[in-house]
Amino acid sequence: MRLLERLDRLYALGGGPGANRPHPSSAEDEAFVLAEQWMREAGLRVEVDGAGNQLGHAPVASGLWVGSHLDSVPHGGRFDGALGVVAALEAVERTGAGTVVAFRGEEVGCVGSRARCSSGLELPSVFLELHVEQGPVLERAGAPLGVVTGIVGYARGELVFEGQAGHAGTTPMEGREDALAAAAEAVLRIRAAALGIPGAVATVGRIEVEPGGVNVVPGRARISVDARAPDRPRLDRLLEAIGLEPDTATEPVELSAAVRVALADELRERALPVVELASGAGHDAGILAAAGVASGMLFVRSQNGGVSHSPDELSSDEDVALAVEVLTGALARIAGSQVSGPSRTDA
Ligand code: HGY
Ligand code: MN
Ligand code: MN
Repeated sequence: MRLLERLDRLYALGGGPGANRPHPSSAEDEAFVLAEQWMREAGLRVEVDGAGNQLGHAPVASGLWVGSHLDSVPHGGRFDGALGVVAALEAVERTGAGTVVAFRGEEVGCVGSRARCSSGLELPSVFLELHVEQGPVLERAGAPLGVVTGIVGYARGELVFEGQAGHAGTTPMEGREDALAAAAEAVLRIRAAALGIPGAVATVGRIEVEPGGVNVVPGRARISVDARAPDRPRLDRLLEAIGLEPDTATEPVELSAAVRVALADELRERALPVVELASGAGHDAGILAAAGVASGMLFVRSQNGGVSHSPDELSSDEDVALAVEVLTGALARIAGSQVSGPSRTDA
């Protein structure tokens, strides 16, 4: 299947293991070169905006965008982001309507979709995104596809711990100001805070220690924090417990009820189970929804227990083929019945 071949070509960029198209990088740029080539092969008019997002417009201008992001986390999965773009190419080519959109920098705060939404440039009336679930819900439910109800709110930032660098051998334990030990206590406190708030999660994914000598008491430690919760009150409680002033906080969003209905109808027409689920991962669809675009997401089942942000991320060829069919059907259905209006009111 052409789509799978295209996924493989994107996956091979950046040298492996896994997907390595971080934003910004030459590998991400190479992915956009490939996407542009495929957009032109599909007869789409290519637009590149100031943030480097790429749009392929079908002859029938419809205000309907379909797509996702082309960047990845380091050693990421084959499907995260890329699947949404190559599937959008299939759906728009098959329907002859709509716009394929490939966003930049989703993994580093949705920088591309945020830039587009604040640029004053045209936005769609409807945005559809196919994405791998990145969780175990569909696999446990035995369902190949799912309709996303909403997207979690999240915030990211850093905590810095100042200590006193010193000689590992001659600095007594009493009175040491070990910055890494303080950071380690904070990591466990952050974990406990998330465990104490239903539905909340918090992750310290990166730690930097200075000066970094094996025989030097750490003088400074810096940890990243990624905190998420299903609603804003719980997100604020979590941030307060962590003591984090976030660099960016993204509101939880409800996705468009009208788009959810269109996706569910497509599933019913194929006698497929209709599983509705919230997304614990952030997505460009959340940024478009927050900007008032009627946005919807279709998830395809993740196998391997839903592992993602890993080379072990897996969806079956059959589920992917079904996802493209449903995405195409929903695009045609919405184009025919032009859903519009901000997602907030129709949630
Ligand atoms: O981190 C996330 O939720 C997404 O994969 N960018
Ligand atoms: Mn991701
Ligand atoms: Mn993604």
